[in-house]
Amino acid sequence: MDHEKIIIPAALVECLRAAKSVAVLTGAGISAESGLPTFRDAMTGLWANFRPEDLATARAFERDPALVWKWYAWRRDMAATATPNPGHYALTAIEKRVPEFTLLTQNVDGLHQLAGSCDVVELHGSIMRSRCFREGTVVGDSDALSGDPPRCPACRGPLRPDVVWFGENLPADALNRAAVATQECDLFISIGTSGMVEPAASLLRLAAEAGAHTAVINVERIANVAPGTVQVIGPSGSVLPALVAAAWPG
Ligand code: BV8
Repeated sequence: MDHEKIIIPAALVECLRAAKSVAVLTGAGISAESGLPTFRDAMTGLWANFRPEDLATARAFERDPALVWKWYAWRRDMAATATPNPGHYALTAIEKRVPEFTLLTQNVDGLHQLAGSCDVVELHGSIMRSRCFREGTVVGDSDALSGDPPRCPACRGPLRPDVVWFGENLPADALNRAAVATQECDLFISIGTSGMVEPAASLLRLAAEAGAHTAVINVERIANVAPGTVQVIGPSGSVLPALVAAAWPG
């Protein structure tokens, strides 16, 4: 969609232009236009019979490490060939324009970093890294190791993706960064997330309760958001460039 045709509410434009501190939370939707399936999409092909919540757990990995590892290898291969889209790049433009910018992502695909975003807070880790299931040590380029799953070079235990599974705590530093940004920002924008997974899903509400202006960018309207939240319905790959163009024309 041509971003010239997107109408951005003036209130959001003014808010962004005047903001001293902006926090953004992204979900799978911002990577959809890079060709990566979201969790709400029907899982295609081999994985049509599984729900992400049934594979993204330590118990599933212990029960069938090969199946879980292959699911992540399939997703890692897709992420490795995906490229950032205009939505990712628009966030790097905002980062350069506002005094204080925090990018919180639920995504594990590494596309924000590839687009040039600095200091991305990975709330749920990254499938581009692996770690020893036993010791937790992060292992570099797991593609260089063979096996389903590959073995830890130190203890020969199985490697797992360096992501946060359901039922696992988020990294303390990421959670803390998210809490500080949510409490201190003037503007909190939730982009491309269904808001189904906690604790990330509560950040928008917490920001509103702390007095921030709040906005949602999504192809569908999100229910039960804080009163006064500006919702812009449209693909983030078009909406975000239009927002940047409206806030900082020329
Ligand atoms: C925790 C990494 C404390 C892995 C992910 C019972 C037992 C245990 C825990 C719980 C429980 N009940 C509830 C919980 C908490 C649980 C939870 O929330 N469960 C849900 C299912 C109810 N959370 C946890 O377990 C978290 N840890 O709470 O620790 C604890 C500890 C022990 C016991 C209790 C509590 C950990 C959660 C992290 C899980 N890991 N990812 C991996 O990727 O495989 S979650 C994963 O799913 C993503 O990271 C993301 O968070 C979520 C998917 O959500 P979205 O990103 O929003 O994607 P989705 O497809 O849903 O939506 C896409 C949106 O984009 C849509 O709205 C669509 O309209 C929009 N869109 C599409 N295209 C576009 C677009 N928008 C704009 N432009 C477009 N072009």
